Amino acid sequence: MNRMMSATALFLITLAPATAVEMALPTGTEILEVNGSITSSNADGKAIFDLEMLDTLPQRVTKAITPWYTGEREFSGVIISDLLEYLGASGDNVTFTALNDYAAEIPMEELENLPIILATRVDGQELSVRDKGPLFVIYPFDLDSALYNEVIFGRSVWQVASVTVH
Ligand SMILES: Nc1nc2c(c(=O)[nH]1)N[C@H]1C(S)=C(S)[C@@H](COP(=O)(O)O)O[C@H]1N2
Ligand SMILES: [Mo]
Repeated sequence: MNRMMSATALFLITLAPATAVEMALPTGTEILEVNGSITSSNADGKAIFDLEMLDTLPQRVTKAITPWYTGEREFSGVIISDLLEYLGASGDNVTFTALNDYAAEIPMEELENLPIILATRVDGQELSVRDKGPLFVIYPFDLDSALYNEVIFGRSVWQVASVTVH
């Protein structure tokens, strides 16, 4: 490596991880606010998202029977661990708060180990507020049937409006 290249490499190495990503602002309806221990933001230390912004992050389709809908459905949405990584989140727990102020905490370790999604759609249709939208925490019930238990159901927050990393 010549001197020029190593200088460039050093520049990138020192700059990349230290600099917080300056996110664009939503152009559509704001559906999610992420706050707490994050390094990327677009609104005074918080990260606000519209649907289009969430759609650009890594997605998963979870095809499963759940207690909330009849029969097997395809839930699709952003993988929460990827969303948190994108925001430079750090902490032990993440609290999901709903429009009706119901809240549940999910351990960071669980979010890192399981592809839990914030579902934006069911069978390709956007989730309306009357249909437990706009965002619904959906565990990968298709990967492990042991997830069908009351603790996990309690963490399955629907009508999610905000997420706090702590
Ligand atoms: N927004 C919201 N999500 C929620 C709840 C709630 O009251 N509000 N209850 C939780 C609990 S404790 C459980 S067990 C399940 C219950 O879902 P059900 O009322 O449809 O059986 O949803 C979870 N998600
Ligand atoms: Mo519950």
